[in-house]
Amino acid sequence: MNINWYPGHMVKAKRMITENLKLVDLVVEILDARLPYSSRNPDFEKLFNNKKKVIVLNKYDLADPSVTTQWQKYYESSDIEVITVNSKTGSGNRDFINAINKVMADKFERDRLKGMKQRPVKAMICGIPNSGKSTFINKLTGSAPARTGDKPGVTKDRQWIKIHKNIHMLDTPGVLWPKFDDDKIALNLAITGAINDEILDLEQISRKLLSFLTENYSENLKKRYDLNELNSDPHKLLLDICMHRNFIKSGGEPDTLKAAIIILDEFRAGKIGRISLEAPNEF
Ligand SMILES: Nc1nc2c(ncn2[C@@H]2O[C@H](COP(=O)(O)OP(=O)(O)OP(=O)(O)O)[C@@H](O)[C@H]2O)c(=O)[nH]1
Ligand SMILES: [Mg+2]
Repeated sequence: MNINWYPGHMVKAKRMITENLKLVDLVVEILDARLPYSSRNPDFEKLFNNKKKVIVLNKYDLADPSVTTQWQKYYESSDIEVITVNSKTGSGNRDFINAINKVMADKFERDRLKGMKQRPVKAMICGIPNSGKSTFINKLTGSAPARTGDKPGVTKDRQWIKIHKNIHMLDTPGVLWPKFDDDKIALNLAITGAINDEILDLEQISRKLLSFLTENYSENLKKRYDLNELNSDPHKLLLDICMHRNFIKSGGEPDTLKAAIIILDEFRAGKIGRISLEAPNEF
């Protein structure tokens, strides 16, 4: 697959994150719960090395709950604070506030012992495109976010939003670049819509998704497309779906592109079921 981030974008994004990093106490990395490995930026550790952090597994409503539990255990075993959210409904936001307070607890305690007044925690959200950064921030802040105004020493164009009584969040999320060095990762990102569809071969992506679903979520697939059997050849399976859904071009040919687009749309909307593309034991 030929997908790339322009190096210029990467340098700019990195510079912006590095600058903002100096202003915050804590970084929130937002991952897609369906593919926490592939939606994690490879430079994240280096970039944020000594910052406190919370991992948010977003789009929990679309992911397989049992696989998400495995991911939570995986992060917790490395002492990383992790929570799940559905940013569309805001479910999990309370856990998010609790996680921030937990991660910051020792600092609060140190400040208290020094007799210092507790100042608000400053946090920044980072994640790859389409991971749900904007949706998450919007849900946390509500429709009319309480802006805290410019702080002395802070550039004017940066806004802090009060998300809780002692937690302020930078309103501009840090956009991270995904890793494309591995075909499987690029493919999983493409399936979820994290890569611009215009540059992809949608039939190829859809065939890969069908193979994955046949292997791991066969019942969901049968049910959604009303199939008794799943052809092990993904192209033939795509043709079967064309027949069942009546995706036929005017000349009588099966419209495999239309079927491919609809299968991807339905997967992304969660209509095939709650599906995870990766489990921690694969890495
Ligand atoms: N089902 C579901 N959809 C979500 C969730 N969070 C975000 N989305 C959807 O995912 C898509 C991307 O969300 P955005 O908030 O725009 O993502 P972003 O990280 O800000 O993306 P960029 O600004 O492009 O970097 C949108 O269609 C959202 O509606 C979630 O928790 N569940
Ligand atoms: Mg956004």
